[in-house]
Amino acid sequence: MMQWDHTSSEISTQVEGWQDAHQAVDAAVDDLKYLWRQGQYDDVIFTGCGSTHYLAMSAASLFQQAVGISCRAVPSSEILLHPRQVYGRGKPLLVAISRSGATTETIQAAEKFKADFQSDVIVISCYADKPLNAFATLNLAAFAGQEISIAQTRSFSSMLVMAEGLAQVISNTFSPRQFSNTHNAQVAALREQALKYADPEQFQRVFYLGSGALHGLACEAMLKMKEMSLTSAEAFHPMEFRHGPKSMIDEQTLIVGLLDAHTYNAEIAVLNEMRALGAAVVTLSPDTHTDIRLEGHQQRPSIVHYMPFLQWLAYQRAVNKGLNPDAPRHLDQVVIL
Ligand code: F1P
Repeated sequence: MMQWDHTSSEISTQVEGWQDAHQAVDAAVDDLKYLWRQGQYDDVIFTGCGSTHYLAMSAASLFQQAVGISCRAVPSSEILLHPRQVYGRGKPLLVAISRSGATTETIQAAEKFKADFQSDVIVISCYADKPLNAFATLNLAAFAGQEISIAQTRSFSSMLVMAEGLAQVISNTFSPRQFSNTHNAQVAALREQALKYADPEQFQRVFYLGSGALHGLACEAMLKMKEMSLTSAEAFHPMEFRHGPKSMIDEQTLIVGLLDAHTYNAEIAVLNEMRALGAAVVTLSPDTHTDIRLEGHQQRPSIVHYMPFLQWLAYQRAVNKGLNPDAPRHLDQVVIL
């Protein structure tokens, strides 16, 4: 057995996590709607640390787009260090996201939020019995997302499905349509496709471009690349890349474009320009014209379909560098202060 077995099996088996997360949201529809109705919130703050902060960014975009209420995402530490720069005037709802439910900053942020507002907290986690859960008005637990590895993969995807489902429930657009088992084959096929871009000799640095809710996923992909493969990586909004970052492009630069179907033309124009400057470019979207076509999205729409390729890319590059993706340097599963 290879020493880096856990991450690979967690990425491979994530569809089970998506299905379980979808089911958990489905089971909580009435409770969520009741909470939302009685809460009369003026805005929503999404928070987490590391991967779950990036997940909070995507979740805030999805929620604001679906529900129309003002949302923002901040790292948990900002609620502790700069609360007046985070809170608005009205009554907020806090959505605290944490795989472990045990990260000190997120627990303290939830505790502070409750003390400041006596308002509600929704916790999205992979557990229901951890210290963070005690501050929840409502817990959404993605149990099948739990994992042994340090870097979040299956857990991130599962909690993303929950955050997406939460926005859909509150905006009355939640469909009970489940993810199908056929997505497993697509996740496996994306591993092969990622291999083509995972040569550490060919590429020295990686940029991830994504707009709207995909920006948080671009940031998470950047973090995966750093954690697992110790590679310099950055994330930008696609149109921002023209405003300076493109100076970094050379023949050893890989740019990964997470393209949104609605903003496709504006974004592909940026990527074509960067290709002409010498970068290698790989694009992902449900569109047939992209390099990596996210087939699963046609069958059961969700931005979670972007994740497996991004996770495999970091994993395969780590393996190619002789690193163990299960155990990123200097990192623990949870930061306890
Ligand atoms: C958040 C987190 C992870 C990171 C590392 C340390 O944990 O920052 O994103 O990869 O493992 O913890 P959590 O609050 O989501 O459990």
